[in-house]
Amino acid sequence: MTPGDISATPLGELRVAVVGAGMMGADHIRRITTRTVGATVAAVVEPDKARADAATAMAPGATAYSRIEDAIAAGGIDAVLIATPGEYHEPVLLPALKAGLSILCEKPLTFDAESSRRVLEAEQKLDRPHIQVGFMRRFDPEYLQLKELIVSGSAGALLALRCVHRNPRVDAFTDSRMITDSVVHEIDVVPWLVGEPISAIEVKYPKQSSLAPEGLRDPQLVLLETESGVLADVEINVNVQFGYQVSTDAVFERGVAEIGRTGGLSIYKDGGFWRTEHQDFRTRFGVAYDVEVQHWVDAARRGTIDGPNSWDGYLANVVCEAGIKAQSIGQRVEIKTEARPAFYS
Ligand code: ISE
Repeated sequence: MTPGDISATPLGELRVAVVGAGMMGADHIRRITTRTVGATVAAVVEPDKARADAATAMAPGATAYSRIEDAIAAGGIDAVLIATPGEYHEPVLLPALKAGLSILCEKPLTFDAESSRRVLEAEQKLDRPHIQVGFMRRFDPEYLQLKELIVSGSAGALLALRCVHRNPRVDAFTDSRMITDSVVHEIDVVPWLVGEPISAIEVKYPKQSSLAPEGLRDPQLVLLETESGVLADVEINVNVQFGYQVSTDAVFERGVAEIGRTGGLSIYKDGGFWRTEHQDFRTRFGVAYDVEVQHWVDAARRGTIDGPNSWDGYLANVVCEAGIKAQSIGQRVEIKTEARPAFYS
C-alpha cells in the first residue's frame, strides 16, 4: 500500500494521521473515530507519550509515531490532520505535501507569511491544492446563513460588522498571538462574508483587564476595513472568566442580523433568568468542526479539497502581520491586495 492510494483499504476509507494530540487533536480523533463517515485514524503523531497513549486508546488500531516522517515512511496513511500549534505546522506540511497526502491543517496555516509562501511554493509543485485550512467558522450554520443574507441583498447593503471574540482565560499568550491565534478567525471570515479583501487594520486598547497575564494587553479592539469600506470591529477579550463567546452583529442599510447567541439551557427561576454559556470552542463550534472534517474527508476521497485553501491561509497571515505592525506602531496599516493565483481559484 502506498500513501495516498485509498483504493488499497478494504472499505476505501481515508486513513488519517492526526498530528498533535493536545486539546484540538484529541477532539478531532474523537470526532473521526465516532462521527465522521469514511475515515479512520490510522496514526497518531505525538512526541508526548502520555498524550499519544491517551489518543491511541481512543482510536483502536492507530499506531503512534513521534515524527511525521516515520508515519509517512511506514505507509498506510492517505491524509494528515495537523492539530499542533501554528509554529509547528511547516515541518509537517512540507513532508506531507512531498508524499502527496491530503491535508487538513488547523489555523493558522503557518506561523507567518514568509513560511506560508514556502508552503504555497511546495504545494504548487503538485497537480492541485492538497491543503484545506481549518477555518471552521465557514462551516458554522449561522455564519453560512449570514453569508446568504449578505449575498441576497434583502436587507440592503452591508455597512458594518460588530464582532465579539471572548475566551474565558489564556496562559501563555502574547499581544501578537491575540492576532495570529485568535483574531485570525475574523481575519479569515470577514472577507469571506463580505466578499472582498481586507484593505486596512488598526488596533486600539480599551481600559485593560487586571485579570490578563503579565505583559498581555487585553482586551484589544481590532478594526478591519474591507475594500469598499465595510468596517468590522472585533473585541478580542481573552480573560473574561465566565465562558467562551463568539458573536457577530451585521448592520445593513435596512436591517440588523445577529449570530452567535448560542448558549445552552435557559432557566427562568426565582424571579430571574439564567442561561449557561459555552466554555470553549470545542462546543461552540462543535457542529462546524463536524461539518468541516466531513467535507474534508469526502473531498479527499474524491481527490480534492472542499474549504478554505492555503492561499486563504496565506492571505490571513499577511493581514495578521499588518495587525502586529498596527499593534506596535499604534496606527492604521494598509494592506495591498494580491491576486489569487489560478492554481487556487
Ligand atoms: C484558539 O486557538 C482558537 O482557535 C479559538 O477558536 C479562539 O477562540 C482562541 O482564541 C484561540 O486561542
